[in-house]
Amino acid sequence: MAEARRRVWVSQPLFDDIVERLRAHFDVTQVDAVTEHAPQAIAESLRDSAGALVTLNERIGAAEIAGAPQLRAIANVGVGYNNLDIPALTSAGIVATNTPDVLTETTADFGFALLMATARRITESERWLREGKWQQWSFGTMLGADLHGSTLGILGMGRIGQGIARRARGFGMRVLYHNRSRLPADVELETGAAYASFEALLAQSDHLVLVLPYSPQVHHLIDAVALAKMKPTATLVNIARGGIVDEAALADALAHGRLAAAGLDVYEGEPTVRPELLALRNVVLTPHIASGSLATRRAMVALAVDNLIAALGEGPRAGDPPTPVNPEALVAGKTIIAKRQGA
Ligand code: 8YV
Repeated sequence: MAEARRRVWVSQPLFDDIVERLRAHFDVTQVDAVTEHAPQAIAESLRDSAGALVTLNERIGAAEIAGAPQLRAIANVGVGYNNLDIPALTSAGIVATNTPDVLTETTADFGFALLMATARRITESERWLREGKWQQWSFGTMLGADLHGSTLGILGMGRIGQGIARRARGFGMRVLYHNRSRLPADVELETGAAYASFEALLAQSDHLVLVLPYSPQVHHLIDAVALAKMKPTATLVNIARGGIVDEAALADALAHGRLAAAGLDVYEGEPTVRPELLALRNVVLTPHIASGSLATRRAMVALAVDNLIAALGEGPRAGDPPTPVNPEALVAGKTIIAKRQGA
């Protein structure tokens, strides 16, 4: 008698033609409308699953996997994976994967777009024009800050941070960065970025872009104290994760002229945006779309599907997913696959 096919859960509508590839190997249960899953509903969906394809909206930790003994792999569609409790997954022998590289350039493009929109007051001036406030051309309308000739600070110098540094070079900016570890000299040379301490980065940046991964250690790293160290003429752009910035302190600094402007793509309580931010004219707000070009979103889903198939021991890369987050869990996974195959 044929062995029952293993079940895989797909938590959101993604690209059907790409998700389809999972069906060659598994029974796929795909959610067909954008859904905010309660923790209990996630646990229920994982209960009989061998794998799951999820997005940043699904928070998965010890409680959600406790009743899912067959669960072996979770493929996150995104490079950031702070929605997953990696130590809990690893100790349960569950491989987690993410989608680095495929979104680097698109996200760096967007970081730069948000920086330009913020510095040159693009959305603020468009709103003003649409509201019929442009009655007469005036020399002093919507004066902004230059990018060329200014100092760009990049906090978090991974792949996306480096992509932003390369773009900044083309714009004639001086680039400083701060990172957990200093980059090799050849990368500093190629990106044209100079290492600075966190304090120097805050003090010297005319524009500061946040691109570091979220972890509890960096929660509210940019708080009232950090903001007070920035130039009052500076702009701040966040394309990383909302929790890195203390939004109440940011809104206060923006409202009282202690910071010129901010561009935010991510929020502490997204999709809810703090009313104080919504009320400010000097903040550009976008709905977490930095990786959102069609081609890149498709590439992210394709990589997540490849990861899931391989992590569950199927396809041409069986047992060797392209981008695992916790490869140590693969060893446990392989043992389990071998046992299932009667080896
Ligand atoms: C995604 C992101 O839209 O990759 C990330 O870390 O924040 C975004 O690119 C998101 O993760 C989708 O799940």
